[in-house]
Amino acid sequence: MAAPFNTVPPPMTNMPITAGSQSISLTRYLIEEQRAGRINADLRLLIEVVARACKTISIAVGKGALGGVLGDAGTGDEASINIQGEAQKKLDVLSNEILLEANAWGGHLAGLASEEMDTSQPIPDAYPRGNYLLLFDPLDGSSNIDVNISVGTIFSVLRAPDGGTHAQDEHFLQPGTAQVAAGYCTYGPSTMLVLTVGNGTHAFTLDREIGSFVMTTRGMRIPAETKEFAVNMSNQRFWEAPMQAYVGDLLAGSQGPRGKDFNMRWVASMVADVHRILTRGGIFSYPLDSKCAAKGGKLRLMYEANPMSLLVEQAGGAASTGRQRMLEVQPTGLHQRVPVFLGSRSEVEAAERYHAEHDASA
Ligand code: P6P
Repeated sequence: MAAPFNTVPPPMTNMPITAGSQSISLTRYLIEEQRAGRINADLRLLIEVVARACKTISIAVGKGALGGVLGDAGTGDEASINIQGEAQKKLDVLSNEILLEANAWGGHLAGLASEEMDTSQPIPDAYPRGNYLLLFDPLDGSSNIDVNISVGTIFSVLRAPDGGTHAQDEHFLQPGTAQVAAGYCTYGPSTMLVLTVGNGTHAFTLDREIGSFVMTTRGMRIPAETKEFAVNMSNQRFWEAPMQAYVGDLLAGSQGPRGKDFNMRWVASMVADVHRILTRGGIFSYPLDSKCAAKGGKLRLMYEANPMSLLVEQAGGAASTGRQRMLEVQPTGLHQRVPVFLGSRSEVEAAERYHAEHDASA
């Protein structure tokens, strides 16, 4: 007979919750957070709706070539190019539509913004509005989808300023510290939702037999130290001097100033790389390089760097532009790009030191 609610001790942090112990569904977790006063009913509904949309995306992604949704969007030789200047994949467009439709009618949002849409979208007049703003990258890493490598959905939640319900682009331009929730869903060997509402970072695995996300790690913790870095080394010759020096010392290993050997991983799917770092530590970086410097960087602040940075900080890690705490960057544009360093706190601080020493001597 299942033990009643109040006799099940809360699992220790970073304690994988194995099958067999009393499972905690995403719904139960959110109800407990609402009961504790950390979220309200509208935010609980928002997260449930996003999670449900991610289940739908997971099914579409999982069909692969059998679903007729691989390859580029657009017709004939007319590629579909988004505001980022990137060719859209069919699944980019489909995932975006799934998230828009799922969030239109619930009455919890004042507006939405997406990597795939030039400007923010208001909630249709036919539906009630709420006070939250949802930003998302509907399918991050989608260039990997055609080669069957993990991709994911990233989302960030803000409050509409002064409780407004008619959001404009400028209402979204809040620093990452203003996020009330953030998360991603990774479509890999298993489909996992990783979420924070400001009370730790927790992982939920999709149990396809019951169709629910079930908590599998309460309180993910990133080790402060690491021997693993994630960067696209093919850009090395384009990096700024402090990044060249920092990575050069990583590569020098135990014979160099760092005194230890490092390993490298680069999936080229931010969700997959960040999930590995949340799970076992490491540092992820997409620094400025001379190719992307004019745009401010490669990765987008509002719906990639900020949500990932909140998740990482909530797991004891650090997140920076190399020169500033990521969550304190004051946005100036919906699709603003930034250099990104995030992961094991000591390693992010080391990378920041290389930049500070370079800038001080320049
Ligand atoms: P590169 C995917 O397109 C993405 O936005 C991130 O998910 C990923 O970390 C990065 O770009 C990969 O960039 O230049 O290595 O292809």
